[in-house]
Amino acid sequence: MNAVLDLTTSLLATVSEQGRGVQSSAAGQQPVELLELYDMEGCPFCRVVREALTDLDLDAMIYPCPKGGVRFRPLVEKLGGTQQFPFLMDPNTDEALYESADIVEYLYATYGSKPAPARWLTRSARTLGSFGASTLRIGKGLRARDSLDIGEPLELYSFEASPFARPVRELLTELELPYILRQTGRTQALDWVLPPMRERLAPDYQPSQRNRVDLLQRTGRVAVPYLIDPNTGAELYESRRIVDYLMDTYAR
Ligand SMILES: N[C@@H](CCC(=O)N[C@@H](CS)C(=O)NCC(=O)O)C(=O)O
Repeated sequence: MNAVLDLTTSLLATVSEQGRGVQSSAAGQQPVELLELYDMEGCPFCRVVREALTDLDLDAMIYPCPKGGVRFRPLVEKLGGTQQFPFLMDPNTDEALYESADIVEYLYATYGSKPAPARWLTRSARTLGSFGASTLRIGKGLRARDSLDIGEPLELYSFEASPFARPVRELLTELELPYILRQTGRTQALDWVLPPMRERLAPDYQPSQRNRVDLLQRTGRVAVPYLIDPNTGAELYESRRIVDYLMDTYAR
């Protein structure tokens, strides 16, 4: 897919989600240990769980389980009994759950500052837009490709609806590369301004969301996505550069 078409379908996929997965508005208690989500980027049911993670400002360890994948799929079958996705493991409570709607309700009940918004509770309406988003991305983030084994998990600063972060997460899924998802959901007006414009209009921008604060301290700027690879020491902004880096480093 060429770059313009890729960004266009990614933007349309964001629109199809009707505003979910952009803001962190229901953050409550943070878990001590990272939640573990076994998922596929292109799966509509997995998407609604990741949208809830952004709304709740929860980081998570993502174990990609694309179709034909061999790294984590067998583990899910061993842990839960079947290969169905999403599958959530919460090491803080020892809860293990299938079913996206049950997972979303569990997350709000356990870690939310308020109940799930009403529009989240209509199960079928919630997944309808998500099916649209998956359709627009035409099979991306669903099937495994041959990749090199990885040592340490990667770290990705991202929020679910970011049209720039989506192609990176799709490739991480296809390459079966586990990563710590660092939420960077929007919590204030200036978070909505695109980074190059914000750097000119508001050079003193001070984010309030914890991972945005962390990014600013670490790199001197805030943009999404941002990838850290502890295996090589690489740290990168810019989705196209990250995609090229992942292909060069891990695709076989
Ligand atoms: N009702 C379930 C449906 C989950 C589901 O059907 N997930 C598909 C992926 S989109 C799946 O696990 N397919 C089996 C597979 O990929 O092996 C939910 O909401 O979580």
